[in-house]
Amino acid sequence: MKLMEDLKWRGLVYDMTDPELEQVLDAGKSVFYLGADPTADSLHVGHLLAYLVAKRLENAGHQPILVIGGGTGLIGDPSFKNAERQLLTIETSLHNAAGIASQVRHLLPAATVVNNYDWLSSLNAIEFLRDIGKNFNVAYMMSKDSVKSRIESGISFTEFSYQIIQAWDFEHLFAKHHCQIQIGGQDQWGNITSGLELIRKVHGADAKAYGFTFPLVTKADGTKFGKSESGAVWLDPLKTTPYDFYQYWINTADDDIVMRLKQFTFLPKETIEAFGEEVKSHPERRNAQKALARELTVLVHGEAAWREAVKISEALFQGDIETLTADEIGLACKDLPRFEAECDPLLVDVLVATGFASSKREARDLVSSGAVAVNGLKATALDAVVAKAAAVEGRYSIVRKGKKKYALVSHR
Ligand code: 383
Repeated sequence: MKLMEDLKWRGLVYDMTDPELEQVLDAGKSVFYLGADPTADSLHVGHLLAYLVAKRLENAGHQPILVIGGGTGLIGDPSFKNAERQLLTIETSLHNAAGIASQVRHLLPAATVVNNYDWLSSLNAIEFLRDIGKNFNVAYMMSKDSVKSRIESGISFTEFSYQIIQAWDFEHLFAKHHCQIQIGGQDQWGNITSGLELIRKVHGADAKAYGFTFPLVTKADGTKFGKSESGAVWLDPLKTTPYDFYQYWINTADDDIVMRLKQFTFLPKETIEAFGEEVKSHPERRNAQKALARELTVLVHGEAAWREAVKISEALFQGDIETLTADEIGLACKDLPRFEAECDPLLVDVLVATGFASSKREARDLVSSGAVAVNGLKATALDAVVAKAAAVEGRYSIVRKGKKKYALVSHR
């Protein structure tokens, strides 16, 4: 399948500045760029789609330049933001830029990675106003959605000027690296077209440059994509564990899964369509979700992390968490009721403290009826304790009520 046809089939085309770009994209061989601002020291799954689109262009023969916005991050992009941003310090911007640079290098190892701080930081006020500012009409700048929507509520001159700075990046890359295409999410349309405006002013109306945007990722139930109960889903394993990352994708709704496979994987059309059928006939298998979670966890965290995530998930599902190592239990049981034990607590006390029983009496009834197991072994004695000596690596004991209700006892 040709690149354009594939991008359309995957629902990745939101807008293009020129219909001619279809042929340019299908021909391969162009230089294109994608930028990200270092608002945090890690990318999150919302950014991932953009880098996967870049990878699709790269796979079709185009050459990617990935811009890390160490400079633009100091200004603050008003696009799709309803309030002024807090300014980042130079230290934070450059620190975050380094974190993001290493992540994008991992995602696209063959790409050229540049930091716009390198050229933006030496621009002085007189050059900025005479050489760049003179090319922009204020009415044009004010017509951008990013600015228009903020005129009433307030926008600083700093954020108002952001589009000119991103425009200058495009012109800089066009002139220095023959970069003719900028890609970005639909929120970037205004900034990308400002760049084209500048390129035409500086290099003449015939200069060939294009913009391409992909749609925002949406969810069928209307909630925000990329957020879990504990906040954003990050690519940095220290911010979001590979297990939680895997879980995020596994939990994709049946209504969204086919779209997500199209957008976020390189699986071919036939495979995705077959998963689409399977979701309808056997939704309980969750094979489509498993495939999505596998593709993305392997891409971002590697094969071993994916295997571990699967092992933990299966143990939780089949009810044999007891087979996990203490570290794996720590990951798997993060969201379970937890009991911090001084020594060997009485099982009935644990049942009450974790909310598995509302009273000691109810706890005793549960135990004597055989509904409770400690580390996989049924505990029926009313004076049973959760013994540190029997805990996994002396650290964790798993208390199970019925088939699937777990609590974690963490021994000191
Ligand atoms: C900076 C300098 C450039 C070109 C682009 C930029 C960054 C751009 C921006 N992008 C978003 C970000 O960094 O703010 N001004 O959070 C997001 N992108 C990509 C994609 C997206 C956009 O990084 O739609 C989602 O991920 O374009 O919101 O010369």
